[in-house]
Amino acid sequence: MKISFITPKPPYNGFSYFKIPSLGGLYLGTILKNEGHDVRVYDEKLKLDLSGLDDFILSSDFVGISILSANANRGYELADRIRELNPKTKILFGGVHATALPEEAAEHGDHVVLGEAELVISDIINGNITDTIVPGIKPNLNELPFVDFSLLENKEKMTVLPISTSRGCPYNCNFCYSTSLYGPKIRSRSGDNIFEEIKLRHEQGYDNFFFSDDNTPANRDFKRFLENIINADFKIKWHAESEISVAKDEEMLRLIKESNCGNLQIGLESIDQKSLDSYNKRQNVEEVEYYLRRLNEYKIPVHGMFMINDKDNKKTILDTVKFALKNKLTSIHFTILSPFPGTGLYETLDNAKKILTKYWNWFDGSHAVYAADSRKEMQKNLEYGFKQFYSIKNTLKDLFKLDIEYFKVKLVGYFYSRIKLREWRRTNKPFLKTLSD
Ligand code: B12
Ligand code: SF4
Repeated sequence: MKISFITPKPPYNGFSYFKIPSLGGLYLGTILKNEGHDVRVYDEKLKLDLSGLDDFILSSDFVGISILSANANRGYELADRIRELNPKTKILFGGVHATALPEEAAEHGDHVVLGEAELVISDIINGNITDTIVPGIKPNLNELPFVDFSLLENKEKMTVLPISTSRGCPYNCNFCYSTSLYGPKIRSRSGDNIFEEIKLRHEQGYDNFFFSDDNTPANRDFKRFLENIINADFKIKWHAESEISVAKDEEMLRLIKESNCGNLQIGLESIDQKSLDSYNKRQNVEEVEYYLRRLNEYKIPVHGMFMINDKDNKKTILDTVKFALKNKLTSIHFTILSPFPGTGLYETLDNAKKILTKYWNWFDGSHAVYAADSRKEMQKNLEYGFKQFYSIKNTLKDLFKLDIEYFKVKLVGYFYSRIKLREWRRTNKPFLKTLSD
């Protein structure tokens, strides 16, 4: 059978500097290709525009669409158009947004899978499962095939290769969908299994990797993987998302450094203890500073991710930037707290009637969609935070101190943030208008 998987592009992608394809469709496509189907995988983030669709998609027996909240509308639009042009095509939906709101997705498709789909996808395609809403099944990650990137259109546009090494996170922050999607525990691939994949990718010519996980070092066998990398006769660079308490473990820090980590992307969220507590983020600001010092001692680059909420103001944002500079974060990123469907935060704000719109395009962390009185300020604070950190003054300071790596990141960040913010304002006029209504 002919099968297409599509990851639609979100209307605005703050991460487009790195072209990283989503892995959901690739995993499912690989399984179906191994069973003899003719499969193609499309990710609009890789400089693809599927508005015109293509012959392969339009003649597919099944089209699978992966959706987060921000690209859900685009996914529905593509699905409706495919159905109109070829009513015989069956449409499948999956991904975090479809899992949180399956009835909504089902209006545009024939099947919606809740959660992980590797163990049910073949039965849907073969007609053994006919239900509209299909519960997923958690697979043993060591038994999954390595993703076949040859299925991916425009694969040469990838700037870094994604690898999924675990699913889930042992924490339960109320703004995060990880626990609802993958369950309250982390499931991990073994260190040897991850290393086998890295070896294969290296042979295929890749040496720059992003571990597409919630919290990569939380994998108990991750150290074994790092040891394998250190002892290997080839070198790679890797990047991952992590929780700050990774710095508790001295041996882990040493292994991370020696295995050539490009950066750890750490959700620091806020330097206000009350905000952290309200997120159920089990983190203490003083402890965070201590951990950041440890990461600095090991010279591990840290990308700090902060969220702006309705309690923030210019001063708290400036304090956050000062905190980032003082603790030598290599780079930082601000988003606006976003109540994603399926999370505890969504439920709380929805019950309190504080969510002002359910136009999903704006659920991406760059639009303030809750707390009417503070929306304008949150939006201003987002720009302010980026401009304060990536300022000419801070860039030159790094240059004069001969912190060349920091200088390079700030210089790129200076131009990139201004270009992105301008592009955001240009493409978001209808949203900006709602702020003054
Ligand atoms: C790694 C990651 C990233 C990476 C890489 C993203 C990428 N291109 O792959 C980076 C750091 C770049 C990133 C960026 C962002 N991310 Co992110 N990310 C993740 C993370 C931690 C893992 C995703 C992953 O690769 N999982 C492994 C794959 C194999 O699993 P999967 O995609 O879920 O697929 C399985 C099922 O969902 C299902 N499935 C998926 N597609 C399909 C399709 C069909 C047809 C079927 C049947 C089934 C199916 O089957 C798959 C296999 O089991 C998730 C958290 C999470 N737990 O999902 C957040 C998460 C997806 N990200 C999130 C967000 C908000 C973002 C950003 C908007 C953040 C921002 N403010 O900029 C951007 C948007 C980027 C973009 N346009 O894609 C949210 C999404 C919430 C929502 N409802 O929208 C999540 C859930 C985290 C959270 N806060 O709760 N992210
Ligand atoms: S630590 Fe990170 S991945 Fe884990 S639940 Fe909290 S926000 Fe989600």
